[in-house]
Amino acid sequence: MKTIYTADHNLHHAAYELIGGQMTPAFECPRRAEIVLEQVTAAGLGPVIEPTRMGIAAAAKVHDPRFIAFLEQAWPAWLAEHGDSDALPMTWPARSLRQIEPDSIDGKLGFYSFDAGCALTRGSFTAITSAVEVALTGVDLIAAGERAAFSLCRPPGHHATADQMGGYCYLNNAAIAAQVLVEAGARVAILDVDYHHGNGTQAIFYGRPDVLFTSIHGHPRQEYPYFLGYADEHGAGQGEGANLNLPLVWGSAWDAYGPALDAACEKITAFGADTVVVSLGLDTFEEDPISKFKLKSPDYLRMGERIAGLGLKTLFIFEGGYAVEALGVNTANVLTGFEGA
Ligand code: OKP
Ligand code: ZN
Repeated sequence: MKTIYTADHNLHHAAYELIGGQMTPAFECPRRAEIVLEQVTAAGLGPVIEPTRMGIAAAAKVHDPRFIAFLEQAWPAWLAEHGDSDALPMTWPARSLRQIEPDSIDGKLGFYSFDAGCALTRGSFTAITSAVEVALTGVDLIAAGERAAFSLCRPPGHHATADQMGGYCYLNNAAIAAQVLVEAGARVAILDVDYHHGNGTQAIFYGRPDVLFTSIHGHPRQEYPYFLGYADEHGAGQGEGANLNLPLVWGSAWDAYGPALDAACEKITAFGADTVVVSLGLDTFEEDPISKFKLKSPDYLRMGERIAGLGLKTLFIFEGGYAVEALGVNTANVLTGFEGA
């Protein structure tokens, strides 16, 4: 299959993130995409192509246009107020506070985010834009008849909601791709295998019957994003039944993960999907520095095989994964397992 990649992702590089009370070098770093590119190439998976520069008008199909405008305008406002340091939110309109967008850039950063894991830097918006274009170029390949494509998006997207960034995510690459596929006539299921619950993707489609969201992730009682991802979230209103969460506890290995993946795949088949968008996070790996599942490198071959067993058009969208040395091999294993099955 083809991989879609652009070096523009390098323009987004947060210096630090706050973890356990310490400013720590950011886990979501440019090297992640570079090592995946290297290993996808080494595995001989297929051509690497540049994204089509179609812009991000399609992002407004699932995001609030005011949020998109904020992302575009935040850096100059931050630079004028604070100078050339990473823009980070510190105050949120939490319970008991009013939901009114302030004029202040610090206020806006809180208004349009749900955590402090989403620094904006000088080149971030260009990279965010390029990631959406990488995802949408994958959509174009599927629409043109390819069985599968790998959109090597960075920054990731699955935590981003209609109007909030968070968890290293700004615009929701997978949700935008899914929506464009739906509008092209596809019946779309999303399979989110990132270690963290894809709260943004779930929220975007929660009230809709036409897109199925399935996710296997660390249990929200134990794990980020803490406030969504429980098994009793089935969808709302018309969307009732079109959401499936399969939370697993810390320490889960393939013996627990494989059956959860089977359950997600069975749901996707029962939904009657003809296209699956895979939010491909590799932070389920046993050596991931911020995660607590125990998948091993060969398990990712099995993951790819099981996804191929769906027999659907498949768009892989890159999400998380922070054990940088093994990240490329693990990603290539999913795609190789898929192609070989
Ligand atoms: C983004 B993606 C760890 C703190 C976690 C944010 C994690 C975002 C993950 N104790 N902070 O889903 O890989
Ligand atoms: Zn993750």
